[in-house]
Amino acid sequence: MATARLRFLSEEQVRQFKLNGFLTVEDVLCAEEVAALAAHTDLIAAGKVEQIPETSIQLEKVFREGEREVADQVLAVRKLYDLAVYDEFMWGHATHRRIVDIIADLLGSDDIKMYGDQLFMKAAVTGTAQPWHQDSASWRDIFPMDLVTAWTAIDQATVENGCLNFAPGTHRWGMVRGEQLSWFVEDLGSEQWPIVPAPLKPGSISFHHSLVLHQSNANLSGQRRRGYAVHYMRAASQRDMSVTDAPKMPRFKQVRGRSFAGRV
Ligand SMILES: O=C(O)CCC(=O)C(=O)O
Repeated sequence: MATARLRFLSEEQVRQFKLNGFLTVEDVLCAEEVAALAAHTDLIAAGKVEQIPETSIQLEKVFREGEREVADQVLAVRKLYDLAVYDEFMWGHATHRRIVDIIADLLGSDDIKMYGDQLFMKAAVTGTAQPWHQDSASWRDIFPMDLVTAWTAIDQATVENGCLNFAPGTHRWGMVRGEQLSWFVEDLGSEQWPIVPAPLKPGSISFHHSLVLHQSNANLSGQRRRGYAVHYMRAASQRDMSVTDAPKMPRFKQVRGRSFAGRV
């Protein structure tokens, strides 16, 4: 069988992704691109970008419930989402040629749609943890379950400020359901199932499979850790309409290539 021509990655990088379920790529964005992304992110978090609805801005629980107050709303935000749906600048990032070339290499397809996006702000001191999970546990109406996330570091992501941690190879276990997740999490950190942190410089990106187990710790440091996650899928993916409790998403936007009647 002929292998697809790779656009950006080496065959070894694709092999590593297939083996581990994640891959980090250094310096995908240049310093100017990161600075522009960082500035725009803060404008959105401050509620100053008109086209982004208020519903796309979620505060950390302590601020939402009035337990803590902060003068600058930007530092109270936990997560922003659907940004590339509404905002041209963020859509420009989601469709960035280098990023989409890497996604095409990892999906083995040039027909790509965006499932959604989330910008994790992880403020200094108050930024909360993200527990172990598989993304497809939420996106359970999309088949095949092999979506790929590009997580771009806007700030330096370190072990101290809550970089992503992965359990390599766990995407090959398929969907871990209900109580199975807690059994499995008990074994993480062992020699057989190590936990691998993915610290990143600003502008570097980690790519992960939607079935690989991953998490991030709370940010107890004085440095914030913003990361922009864009989730991509094959345009030929199926949407199982009998699954009624999956997130209600805006229309999936075409990132590259063809769309297919009756598919996502
Ligand atoms: O940025 C984080 O802390 C969590 C990100 C995550 O879970 C994801 O991108 O799937």
